[in-house]
Amino acid sequence: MELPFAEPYKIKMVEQIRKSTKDERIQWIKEATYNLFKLSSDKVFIDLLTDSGTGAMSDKQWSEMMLGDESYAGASSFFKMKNTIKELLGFDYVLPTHQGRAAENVLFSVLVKNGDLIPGNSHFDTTKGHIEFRHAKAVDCTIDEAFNPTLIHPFKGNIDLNKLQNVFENNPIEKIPMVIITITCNTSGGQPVSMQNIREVSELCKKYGVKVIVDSARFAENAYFIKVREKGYENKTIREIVAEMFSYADGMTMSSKKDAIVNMGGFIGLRDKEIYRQASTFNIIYEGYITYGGLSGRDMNALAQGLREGTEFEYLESRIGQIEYLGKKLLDHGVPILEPVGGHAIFIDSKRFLPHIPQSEFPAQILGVELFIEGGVRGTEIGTLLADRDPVTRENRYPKLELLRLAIPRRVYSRNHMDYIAASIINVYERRNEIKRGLKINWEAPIMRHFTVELERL
Ligand code: P71
Repeated sequence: MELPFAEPYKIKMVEQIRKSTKDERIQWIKEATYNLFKLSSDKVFIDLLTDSGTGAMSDKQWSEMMLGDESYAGASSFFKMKNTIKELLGFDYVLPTHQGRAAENVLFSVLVKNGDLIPGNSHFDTTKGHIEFRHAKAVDCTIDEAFNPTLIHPFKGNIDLNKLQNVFENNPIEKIPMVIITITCNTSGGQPVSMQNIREVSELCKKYGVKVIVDSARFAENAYFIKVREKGYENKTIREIVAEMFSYADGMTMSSKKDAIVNMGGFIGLRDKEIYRQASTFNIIYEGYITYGGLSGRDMNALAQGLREGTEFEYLESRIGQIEYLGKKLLDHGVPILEPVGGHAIFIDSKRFLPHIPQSEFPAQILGVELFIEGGVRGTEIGTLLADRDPVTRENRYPKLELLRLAIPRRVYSRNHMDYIAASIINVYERRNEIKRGLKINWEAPIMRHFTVELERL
């Protein structure tokens, strides 16, 4: 008999989660004005709101917490983190920040000016936010294949080189300080970028004198996909692939809450001393001194250890295998999801799940509400609510994809939980025709409305 797959870790500490009744959940979600962000977490049985900061640290990471050096300047914990980043990712200059968007804030304070254009592959919301806040524009150059939810393509996060070259050719090049490559591309479904694409983007950028900055939140998951999908990399280690990926970049921003498997933290990695010097000033203003940047010494220790564990093949195989397992179960039951499944989440395609509900009634949000009622499973809408209104016309923006994201925290849930999640979704799918209408907005904030919006059933 072939030995079945089993997780490469065992459990030393458990955290209780509570089941509830359907009637309770109907009441709770109504009280939360049909906004999943407004549910207190004790009402959620399986929480798939995000994979960010929700992972389980290892015994080694917890041990590192005890060894943290809390000196204000020059703590040994900083050097442990900096040396690990140099060893694994190759950057000489490192600035710690409290999380990923803080790294963006500090670096963009140096690199982004009013009127600039920043091409990339479907920039993440906070990245776009920090660009637009500086009156610059994020230009999406993702390959067209990414927007077809059923098309199988190994690297749907890739940048279209023709689109990128067009941006370079048709704009003053001094208005384009950098290209941002997001690995994996969260916005297009946790889809990876190939090594070939990273290399070719970097070559094109060199030709035009444009910097390459990698938004690296899920860099290790990206390296895993390169190993298993890209020719020539099957025999390389994850760390060899990681080193090559970053060798094409001038700098990086990192949300350590993902692939460094910590609950809070981030950093910037740079090659250029002058940019590092300028960024240091902003780091001191916004984050803290340059050797802690909003993190405790113990946090930096755990982060360094997390980078090592996050770049181990066995761990990545088990993590991404869990998502593939859930995806396959759903596909076997005909549930429409984004394919191929990405590295950190399943994205349910609400346009095909609830084709009778128009985008103006927030189909992905009502699907999230129904899934919570069904099994106490919490996902997050990536659709019309998140897309927000056009800043000028104030009309709803209707995105091409209307998705419910189920992000899987790292090392937290078991295969039984995956089966439970799948059954909850399949049950909703079987009664999809009973879901006749969506939701309407009763109140919304002028910007980033999805966090606080108040909704009502139609
Ligand atoms: C995710 C998040 C975190 C999040 C954001 C907004 C609402 C709910 C949860 C954060 C990312 C990311 C990429 C590619 C930068 C950040 C910001 N993602 N780049 O997917 O995915 O990092 O959260 O540490 O500030 O749930 P930060």
